[in-house]
Amino acid sequence: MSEELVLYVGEKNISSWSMRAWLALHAKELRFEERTIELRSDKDRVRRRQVSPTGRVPVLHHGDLVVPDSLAIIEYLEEAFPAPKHLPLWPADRRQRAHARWLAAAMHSGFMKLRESMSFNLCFLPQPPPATPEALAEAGEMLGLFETALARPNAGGPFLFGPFGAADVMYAPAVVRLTSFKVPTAKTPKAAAYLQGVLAHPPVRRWLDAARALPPRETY
Ligand SMILES: N[C@@H](CCC(=O)N[C@@H](CS)C(=O)NCC(=O)O)C(=O)O
Repeated sequence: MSEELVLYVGEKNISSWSMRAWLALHAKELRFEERTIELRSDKDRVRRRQVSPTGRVPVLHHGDLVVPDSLAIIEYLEEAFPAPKHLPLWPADRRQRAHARWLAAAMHSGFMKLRESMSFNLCFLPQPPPATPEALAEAGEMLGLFETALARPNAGGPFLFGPFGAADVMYAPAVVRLTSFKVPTAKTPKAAAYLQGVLAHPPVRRWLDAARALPPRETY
């Protein structure tokens, strides 16, 4: 598989879905070219539609294959660059894999109130606005999911299923939201430690450092 991997992303302080695909490529330790299409200057999606059939980012190009969705990118990378030659994104154990997959799917299709109220771009403001009660309720639910996963008898940590994998990739932008909006974590101590572990993970830090270097955006 010698074709070049190209990932189109949005601005690092806006595009949380782009962050996921970018982290997945890093978790696999794959070389790729990153190309940014600014969402703010492509409101009509004209530039995105030239490279992405959904007009959205992230979109991965690999040779003539085009994959325009974060979770589909994760699945493609896992199949195209499988373990043991490459690092795995999903746990080897089938039961753990099922757990990791439903957590990833829950993030991909849910937590709408949290996503709306604790928008990713707001995380980079000096003082994010207060979150709605509905968003805080979903944040509590998310912390509960982390706590349960991390309290499994076979949980080795430091991440949800051991090494930084697909479930962590999917939740990393949400971790940024929970911490930026200072969601209380006293009742979920394992989840609290997990949030700090994700923020300290080197590729997460690299993305966030780049995001903080951009002008903060209240809207986009
Ligand atoms: N389900 C998609 C969502 C992608 C998505 O909504 N991307 C945003 C940027 S973070 C986007 O391109 N939004 C612009 C728009 O919808 O016009 C995924 O998982 O990648």
